[in-house]
Amino acid sequence: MFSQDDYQWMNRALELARRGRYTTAPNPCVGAVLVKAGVVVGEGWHQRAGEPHAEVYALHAAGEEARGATAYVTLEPCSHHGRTPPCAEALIKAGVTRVVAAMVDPNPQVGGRGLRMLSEAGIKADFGLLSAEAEALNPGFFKRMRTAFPQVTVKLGASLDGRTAMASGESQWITGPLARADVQRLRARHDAVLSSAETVLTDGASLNVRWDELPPSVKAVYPKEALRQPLRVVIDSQNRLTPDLPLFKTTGPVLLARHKVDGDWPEWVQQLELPLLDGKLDLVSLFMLLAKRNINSVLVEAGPRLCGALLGKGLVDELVLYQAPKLLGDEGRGLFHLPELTRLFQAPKLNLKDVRLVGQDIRITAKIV
Ligand code: AOF
Ligand code: ZN
Repeated sequence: MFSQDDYQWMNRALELARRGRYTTAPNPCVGAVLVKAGVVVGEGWHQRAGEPHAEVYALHAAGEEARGATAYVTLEPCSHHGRTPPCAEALIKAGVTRVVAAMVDPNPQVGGRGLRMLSEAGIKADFGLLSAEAEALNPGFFKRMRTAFPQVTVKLGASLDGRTAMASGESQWITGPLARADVQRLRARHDAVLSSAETVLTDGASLNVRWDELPPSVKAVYPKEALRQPLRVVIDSQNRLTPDLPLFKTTGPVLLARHKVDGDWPEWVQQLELPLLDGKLDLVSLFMLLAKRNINSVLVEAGPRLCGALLGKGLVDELVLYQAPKLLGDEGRGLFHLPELTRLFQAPKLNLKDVRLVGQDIRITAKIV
């Protein structure tokens, strides 16, 4: 059904979409290419929520040349009046004769209506070209649209023998500087970073993105002026955090998840009251509320207790583990506290997606099955 040219142009649209990776949240990144008689007449990508969609930039660039062109888009053109008017309508008005979408938009406000509007207007509308690549562009947005939960990635640093700290708790620094820069990249790619009061108190963690510390490849596509800080969410069930901690001396919004709100905080520190479940803050409610606040993706940077609790509740999608070429011995601390795990058949299983060297450390990316 799709020609070699179709593949080529959709690959170009995917490439354009990736340029929005650090800036479009809570919107998905989307790329669009308009092609007429084998020549590109317009290109565009979505840059920021509230600003025009990819198709609008491409149509603007093409002007009158859009008439009779084929549009390649990495996501179904929208059909709804959101912050911007529907792209399906704009494509119809411009006289495009064929639209190829990599996938249907799982946003319930769209969900196939964009493609139907196009067909009804006599435009040939195809979808499903390079859909796996398009899916991989926006895992958080798609998960939130389909499940009303954010995509959750747990990041961990450990020794080669899988220890995250000495028995004393000493853990700075196990991994090397390039792995730490890569963690900055991960933070920049997520809408929220989740941690616990324990980690914030003992590590003095600031959990923000420091542009200067990003890897050069990220800086090249993400200018300092465009830097956005992820929402720092800290589980503080016993109200142990105080405004004098390093976390509150760094820029970026904070959300304190507590059982009872209290204290005087600056306006960029919000508090969220959560119910208790077996004496612990209810993490399922937390994630549902984060999704309601348009958080697509959460990066967890925490100790074995919070990581274990999240894993045990089936709330984790992915794991990014950095392993340094060091041995900390069997008295060192493990990565996940899983007291209910007693038999091998119960062990959580993972699918490895990627394994590579980052400096002298190994980076393992794995999906929880
Ligand atoms: C498109 N092209 O480039 C993007 C789309 O609030 P709005 O108006 O920006 O609408 C956001 C929704 O539009 C978003 O949730 C998603 O369903 C779709 N994104 N659609 O046709 C684009 N970024
Ligand atoms: Zn649109």
